[in-house]
Amino acid sequence: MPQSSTSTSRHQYPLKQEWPAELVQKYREAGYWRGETMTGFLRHNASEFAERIAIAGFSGDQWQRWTYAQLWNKVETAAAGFLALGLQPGDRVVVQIGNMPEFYSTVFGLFRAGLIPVYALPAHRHTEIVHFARKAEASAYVTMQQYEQFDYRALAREVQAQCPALEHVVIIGEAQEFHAFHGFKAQPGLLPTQDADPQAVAFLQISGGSTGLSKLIPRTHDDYIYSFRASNEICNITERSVYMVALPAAHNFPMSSPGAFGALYAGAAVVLSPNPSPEAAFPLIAQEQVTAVGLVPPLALLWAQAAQSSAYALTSLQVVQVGGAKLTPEAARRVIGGLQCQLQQVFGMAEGLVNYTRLNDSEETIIGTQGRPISPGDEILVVDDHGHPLDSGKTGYLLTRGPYTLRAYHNDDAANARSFTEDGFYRTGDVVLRTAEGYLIVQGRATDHINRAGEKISAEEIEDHLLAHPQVFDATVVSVPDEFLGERSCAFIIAKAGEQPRAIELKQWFKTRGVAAFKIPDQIVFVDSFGTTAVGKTSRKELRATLRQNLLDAEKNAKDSHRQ
Ligand code: OOB
Repeated sequence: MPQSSTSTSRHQYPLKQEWPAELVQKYREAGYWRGETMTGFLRHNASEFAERIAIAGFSGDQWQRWTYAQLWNKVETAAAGFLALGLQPGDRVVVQIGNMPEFYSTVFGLFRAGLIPVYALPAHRHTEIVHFARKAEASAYVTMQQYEQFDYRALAREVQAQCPALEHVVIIGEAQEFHAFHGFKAQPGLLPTQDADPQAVAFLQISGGSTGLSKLIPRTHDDYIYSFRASNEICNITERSVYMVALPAAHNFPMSSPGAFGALYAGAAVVLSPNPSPEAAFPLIAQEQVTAVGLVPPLALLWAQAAQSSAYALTSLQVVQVGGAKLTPEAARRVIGGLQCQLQQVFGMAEGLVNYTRLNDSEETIIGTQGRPISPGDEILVVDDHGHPLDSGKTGYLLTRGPYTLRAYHNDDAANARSFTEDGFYRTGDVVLRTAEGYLIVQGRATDHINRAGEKISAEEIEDHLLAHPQVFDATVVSVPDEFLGERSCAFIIAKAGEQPRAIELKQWFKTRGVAAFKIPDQIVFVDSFGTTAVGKTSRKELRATLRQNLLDAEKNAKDSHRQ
């Protein structure tokens, strides 16, 4: 379904998502959509909770604590600064900022100015940033001087060279030839007098991307606010909560499930850990008395282990949420035992639908399921290969639609034709079993991506990079179960005749291609052919399945013969 436009600014504006009129009415009548905006709720909280801490985190090497009133001031200054550059309402702005307080003054500043953030992760490099900028037709890019030892100004130069439409670059820190975020001046006269249309798209989130590069996910004020307001209730986030962002702030999980946005909506404090390691996070948990945090399974296990010998008391922690990838029952028990607090499983997606185990669920449910949907308005279908709905207790493909699940990707007809049914259900690509009580147990997925510690990697995208290497004849990338990461990536490579590429060179190749480091194959296997069993396979999907199985069989044989 295409987005419609109702106004005449230089881009289609406002961007809309097309829910049919009867669903719009239903979602409003049910009280899911209340006509709130991102700017509206923060302005309200800035007067309601003016002196309370909104955000604490490192800006450079300085620990900062901003009250709600201070945050709002910084938001208004940022908004004026963006508009003073000449940006116009509806313009898209790529935001690549790490876990620092300025992430929030930037994105709320953009909302306040009527601009549309496009969220990139700090790990992304020029290939991804250029893709987001082009796909979103962005006219500005906000990033940092440096983060985790990487120079983002150098990245900005590469990106701007390839993407001249990206007129403005704003830097947090020392700006050199770019605009300095900290040089923005308050100019109340520049700010819009009206808040956005609550049904308009507030920002573009990025998809995990199962085929090729990430797609852009339009989320509206009404739909997104509903998802974190309802999450607050389920996760018991109140003005007394202290929520830690340990995963990248731009990811949907720590943003809205209930995430930093949920916490800010509730009047709670948000604490930013610069990275998710126990060394960085534990002292901050003790210092700021953090009550809730969201982690991916490998990190939750690492934290559970590190907590045993940590000098820091983690007693303030009430709830540890784990999601982004499957948490097995055994791992769930280890997390509860190690962190001595309540576990909540979270099965969500940037496209919308989020499932939680409830805090008062039985231990069996918390350990053994990935929860149930946020909303009575979430429609869930589990279907077979032919698209026929299955009864509970049967395993099938998960389809969903509801008051906070997208109806179309941004500017991507091909993906939209694949990803939605005629009546607007989103094909999640996940394979699940639904219990009689409506809880979902994730069993696997239908699409070929690698879920590497919660980071989603498209096999096809990695194969494309490998095929571009001058010594590579053919490449197939598969996911392989991994004890620590959940899944790792393995690339099978057929070299061109007479060529002998080395694994290290191929890994290096990804750096020169400018892609996020988490996409570099963990394992590279050189083969002469994709094997006789693979001959006649009609699709890449079947080929990947065969190669994965061959590798697992070979690993098993090696282990068995080692034991004998
Ligand atoms: C979250 O969002 P994305 O967009 O990075 O990834 C979504 C996909 C899901 O379709 C599923 O394949 C997988 O990640 N996933 C899980 C899971 N949570 C996500 N698979 C098994 N068990 C889980 N608990 O990952 C995300 C967004 C919001 C909240 C939490 C996670």
